[in-house]
Formats: sequence, structure tokens, C-alpha cells
Amino acid sequence: MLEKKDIELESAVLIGVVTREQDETQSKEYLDELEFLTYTAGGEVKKRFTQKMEMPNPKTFIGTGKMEEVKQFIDDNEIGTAIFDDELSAAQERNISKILGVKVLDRTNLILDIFAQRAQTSYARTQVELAQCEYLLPRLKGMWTHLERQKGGIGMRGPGETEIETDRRIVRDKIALLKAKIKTIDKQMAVQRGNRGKMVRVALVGYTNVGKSTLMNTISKSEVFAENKLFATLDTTVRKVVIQNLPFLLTDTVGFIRKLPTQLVESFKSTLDEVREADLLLHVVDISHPNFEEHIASVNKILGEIDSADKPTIMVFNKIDAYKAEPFDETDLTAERTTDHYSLAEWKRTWMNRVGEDNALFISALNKKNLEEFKKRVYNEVREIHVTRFPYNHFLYPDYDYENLGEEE
Ligand SMILES: Nc1nc2c(ncn2[C@@H]2O[C@H](COP(=O)(O)OP(=O)(O)OP(=O)(O)O)[C@@H](O)[C@H]2O)c(=O)[nH]1
Ligand SMILES: [Mg+2]
Repeated sequence: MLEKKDIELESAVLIGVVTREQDETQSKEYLDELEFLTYTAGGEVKKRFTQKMEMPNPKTFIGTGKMEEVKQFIDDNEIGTAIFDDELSAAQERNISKILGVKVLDRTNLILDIFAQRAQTSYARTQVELAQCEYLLPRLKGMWTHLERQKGGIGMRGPGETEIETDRRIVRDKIALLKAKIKTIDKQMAVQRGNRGKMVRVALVGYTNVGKSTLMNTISKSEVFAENKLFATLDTTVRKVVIQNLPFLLTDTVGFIRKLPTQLVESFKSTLDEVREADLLLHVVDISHPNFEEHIASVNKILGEIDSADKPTIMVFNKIDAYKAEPFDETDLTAERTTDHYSLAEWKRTWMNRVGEDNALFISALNKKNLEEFKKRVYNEVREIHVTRFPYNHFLYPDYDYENLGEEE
């Protein structure tokens, strides 16, 4: 990226609340994710603040005492940004930044900002800009005006930067314009998708950073950008893949995240059409992540929002090389064995029970572990769909043959 702040990290504090539904471990994991988001956006977290409370304060989100503590730290350490884990109302955001005197962002803001930074094509940029405008619109009144000193950096890219002084009408016009632009591109994309004929379409879906692009690169020998940051991929890549003469289309697309801003789901609807129109989903999971089960739930929720929850799906548990179970002390009679102590074999059994023996695969895309099994499973599933469309082709595709596969490598 060209932005200067990629080199010079912006210092930030994180603020989260611990509620009844959200216990301390969970709250810590959420803040871990928020810290990773901050890092991805180009920030460095200097301190985290949490407060136990039943309901966020409607005016300032956290309580007065806690706010004092945060302010003190910000003043003493020259912090430039305060980032809240939950979505703040326009009024809360205003009140808080008045008190703290620094830029105040929420999780939505941060995610939108990362998307803005990472959008490569004009299509992705248009979609992100639309989401930013939709986010901005209800917050326009008085936003940022007391912060004239600060320009640029996290959360300040995009429409917020140029349209501070303008009124809502202009943003509304812009939204209309962006929507029209997206509609035009959509038509072209729909035609493109139509041209692909009856070819079977498989889509990689999953939480961000689970290894979708890495898997895509490994099996299609393509070069999709993959890295250990969130939302490495924003655009959709479609590759023709051939396993033992059987051709199909494989799509790699944007990763999901817990509480993905609704504006983004909305404006990325067209990118997500690739998922909606797929015949088969490969739901990739990072099993080495302590929260992977919650990630699965988040992904399923978003799949539901885009009418794709009932598609044939194979669960692909990736990063088995990095999986580590919590050690369990058999001699400690007070210790309770939980899923944290599960071995990979136990997870395998559990998931095979849940989704069917054929629908849970355990691989390492990076170390190329169990990729044979993966290819075989995908081959069989794709073949089943393929022969319903090209019945006369049936004889062309015999059972998966390990022997022949060597030639493909
Ligand atoms: N240890 C380990 N790391 C992996 C494996 N597969 C991918 N990774 C790493 O995980 C990180 C994320 O990989 P990506 O392929 O960019 O993940 P993605 O799902 O495409 O992420 P987004 O595009 O951000 O949604 C990279 O640093 C990869 O090298 C694996 O099997 N084992
Ligand atoms: Mg990716």
C-alpha cells in the first residue's frame, strides 16, 4: 500500500466490555481479534481496557471512571486512536471523542477501513465506498468537525475524508451513483458467469485468514495473494481446475468475520453471487484457531443471509499442522476434560458425526497434507453434479485413481 502509516504504525488503545453473555475469556478472544484487525489496518495496540457492565452506557459506552482511566493513559502515552469492539452510535462516538480528544473508531469502522485499503479493482473499491457511504450517512451530523487537526490514517480514508463538510444530500447522491455503477458492472459479471455454461462451480468460503487462497493456489497452481493478515482477498478469483480430466470452476472470495458490518454484506452482494450460484461449497476452517467453532457459526450465519445455507457443503479443516490441544493432566482429579483437550482424531470423529463421514476433511494446505484425500473427495462430488449435466460424459470419468494422479502434480 502507498499509505505512509503502513511504515509508521499508529498507536491505539482497545476498549471492550464484559457482559453477562460475554464472559472474560470470550471478551479476551474478541479483543485478540480486534487487535489483529488493528494491526491489519496499520495500527499498534498499546493497551486494552475492559469494563464489566450489564449494558453499555448510552452516552459514552463505558462508565465515567473507566473513561477517566482511558483518557489518562491516552494523554500520558500520546495515543492517537481509541478503538471500541462494538458498534457505537453517532452520539456515543461524538461524546467519546470530545472527552478523549482523539480519533474514535468502532469495529465496523475498522473493518470498512481495511476493506478500503485492500480493495484492488475498481469494482471492489466501488463496493467498499458504497458501504462506507451507507455507514457515514446516519452519522454525518457534526462528525469529525471538532477533529480538524487530525487528517488521514485509519478510518479516515474514503468518503469521510472529502465529504466532512457536505450535507447528507450529497452522500445520498453519491450512494445512488455508486449503486448505478455497481449495477452496470453486475450486468457484465452476470453475462460472464452465464458464459461459463454448465460447468460445475465450486466456491471456497470461510472465516478470514483460514487459508482459502493458499488452498486455491495449491490446487489450481494459481497465484492468489495470501498473507497472514485479515482480508487478504477482497476480489473474487475464478480458476478452471482439472482433477483427473474432470474440469470445474473454483472460486476464491472474500473471507467472513464475526459481526461483518451489514453495510458490507449488502454492498458485497454481487461479489457474493459467486457463492450464491455455486453448486458446491468448501467451507474452510482454521482448526488451529482457539475460536474455530465460533468462526464456523459466524460463517454459517452469513451464508444464511445470502441464501446459501442449504448448499451441499464439505467442511475442510485446514492448518492441522498447527493444531495443538491443551495439555490435559490425567492425574489432576479436579480438572475437567473439554473440547480444548481434543486430539485431531477426536475432532475428526466429532465432525464426521455431525456432518457425515464424507463431509469433514482434515488437511494442511501449506504443508500439502491429505491433499490426495481432499482431491478425491472433491472429484467425486463434482463428478456427481457434472454427470447430471453432461450425462453422456459419464464414461469419461472413472473412479478416482491414485495411480494417475502423479502425472498431475
Ligand atoms: N500453519 C499453516 N498455515 C497456513 C495453512 N494454510 C494457510 N496458512 C497461512 O494462513 C495465512 C492466511 O492464508 P490465506 O490463504 O491468505 O487465508 P484466506 O482464507 O485466503 O484469508 P482472507 O483472504 O484474508 O480471507 C497465511 O499466512 C498462510 O500461509 C496451513 O495449512 N498451515
Ligand atoms: Mg484469501
